[in-house]
Amino acid sequence: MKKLALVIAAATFTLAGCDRESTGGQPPAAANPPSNLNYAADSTDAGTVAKAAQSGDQLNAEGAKAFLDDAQQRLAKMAEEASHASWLASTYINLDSQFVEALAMERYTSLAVELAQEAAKFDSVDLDPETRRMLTMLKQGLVFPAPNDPKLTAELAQIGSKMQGMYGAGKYCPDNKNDGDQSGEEGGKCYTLTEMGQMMANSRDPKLLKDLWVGWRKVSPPMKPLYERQVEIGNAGAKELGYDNLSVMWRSKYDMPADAFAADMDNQWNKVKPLYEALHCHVRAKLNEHYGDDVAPASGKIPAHLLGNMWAQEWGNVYDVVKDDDMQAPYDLTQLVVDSGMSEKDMVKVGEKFFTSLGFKPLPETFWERSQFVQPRDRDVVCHASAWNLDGKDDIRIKMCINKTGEDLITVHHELGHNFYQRIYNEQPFLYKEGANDGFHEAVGDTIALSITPKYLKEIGLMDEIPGADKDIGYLMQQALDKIAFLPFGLLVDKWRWQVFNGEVQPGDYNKAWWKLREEYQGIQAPVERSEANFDPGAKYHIPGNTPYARYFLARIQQFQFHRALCEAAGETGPLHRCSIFKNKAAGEKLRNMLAMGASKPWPDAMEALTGQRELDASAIVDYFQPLMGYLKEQNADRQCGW
Ligand code: X8Z
Ligand code: ZN
Repeated sequence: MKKLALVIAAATFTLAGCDRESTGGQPPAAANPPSNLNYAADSTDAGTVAKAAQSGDQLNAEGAKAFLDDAQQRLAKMAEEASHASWLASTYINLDSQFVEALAMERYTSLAVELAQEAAKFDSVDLDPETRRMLTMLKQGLVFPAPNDPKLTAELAQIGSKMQGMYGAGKYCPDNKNDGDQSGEEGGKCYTLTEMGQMMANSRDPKLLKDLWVGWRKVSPPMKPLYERQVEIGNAGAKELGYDNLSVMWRSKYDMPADAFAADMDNQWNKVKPLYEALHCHVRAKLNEHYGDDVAPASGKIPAHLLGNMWAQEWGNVYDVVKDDDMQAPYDLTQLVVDSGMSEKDMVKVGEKFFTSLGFKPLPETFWERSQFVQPRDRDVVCHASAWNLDGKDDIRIKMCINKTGEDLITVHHELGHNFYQRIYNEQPFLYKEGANDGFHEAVGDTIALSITPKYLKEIGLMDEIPGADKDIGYLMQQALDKIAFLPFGLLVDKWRWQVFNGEVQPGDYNKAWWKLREEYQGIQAPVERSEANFDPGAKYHIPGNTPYARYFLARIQQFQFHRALCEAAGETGPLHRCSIFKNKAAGEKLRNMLAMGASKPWPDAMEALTGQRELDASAIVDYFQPLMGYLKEQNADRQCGW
């Protein structure tokens, strides 16, 4: 029989970013690392570990089932513990909370890696498909595995917590002379990322925008050595689990071979690229009209600080610059939110009401008691929005720093989508308490938000009149600036990470490779020269937070498929962009049935249950924006597009 000490291995689960569960492959709210000596030496757990090893030694179907039962129980218990530590570290950033989180994640990851390695012993055993699926999921659950070395496991855990804390506590203090000094001790004002995000959204002063753009990116150079080391350890961990590297491991979670997944992403991108190119061309021309040649040239790549968002990932905030004089948006969602006088919590109530109108159970009282809706004034927190399930049952929460804007009202729906998904599959076994794939998880709330149409806003009393069809192009433009503009960014973040993980890009070229992708796919460029002294990927939450990003690209495609199917179920026959499924019980039932499957079946089964299709299909997003495409073609007729 195997000695306990030899079984100890380490894994780093990434801070699962936005959908944090005390379940399945991603530890609950938390993120990282692996097992440690303490855990190995812990006498209470030692007995359980020994038991698992025994059941693992019965290499037959019965042994596999017993092993899985035991493994899921132990993971659930430790995941709950890690979730609480992680919640604390994200809502109260300091040395102590990071210490506790790292320790909890170390223990959790260690257990998960150990179990993954045990699971691999059943690789050549003849098993029923259900048992095989669970074992595979157990092996693939890790986002950042560590190799079988307690020291490395602990190091990985500490790196994860530290980077997350650096990002969360990051500020830009314009008056400080030392780059990276965030203390504000020289008496100057320091800006949080939330504040800077608001300024990037609203200011049209190119000098200020450039300053903020450069200023925020001072947060990330100190992360670079940590990131490098994290990749090194994670790759070693992936190898021990039988993958060539982390890139292969990350791409292996989609019920198809890793390379087929990457090819499908490219394939989908090629289908939506004409839409992006047309939008880029029009937006560039409008920015040029507004700012002039010196700031916003009429040809080539668009300077990244002018698009209303810190990362130029969604451009809806520059609608005012992009619209034609005669093109009124049917409404300004931020204005509607402000005029209604609603509080941040009221915004969440609006979101909840949509879900309950579809037949979902109301959120539990504890959600309202334990969530973080607004940025605390007295301490650093990770403001990046996320949705949590801490106990795998009903302890669901969101963590946001809500601003009273249309953008955040949409994000509230996004987060609630995670929570309602988590709650509806909470009867599934531990390993199936996940989305059908991670794109599904990201798509649920967005799908609901596609139903925030003028008709719906009138119904809930936020708008008086439903605007006529002549306003549709304005509405579609607003939507495209967020949905279409995002696509290449959604694709490239993990293209960068895959290259870093597989060694194609070495640390000496991290930033160069990042900008190569940003330029090629998005057609944007840095407003000031960049070098390897910068680490611009680190200034985007999901890099230090270790949250995979391909999921958001998938979700952009999927949410339009879901929306189309739900509108059909609701009997809506008009154009997709005018359809709202609010209060429609037939659509709600269809959605709930699919969500309740969790990850119990390969994702094409879940997709089929809702849409009748077994594949990703970009035709839904193309159809949705078809009227806008006609408009853009006309507008761009005499322009030289491309970059
Ligand atoms: O991270 C998120 C959510 C939480 S899962 C707020 N999103 C991506 C981002 O902000 O970069 C949603 C859209 C893309
Ligand atoms: Zn999300």
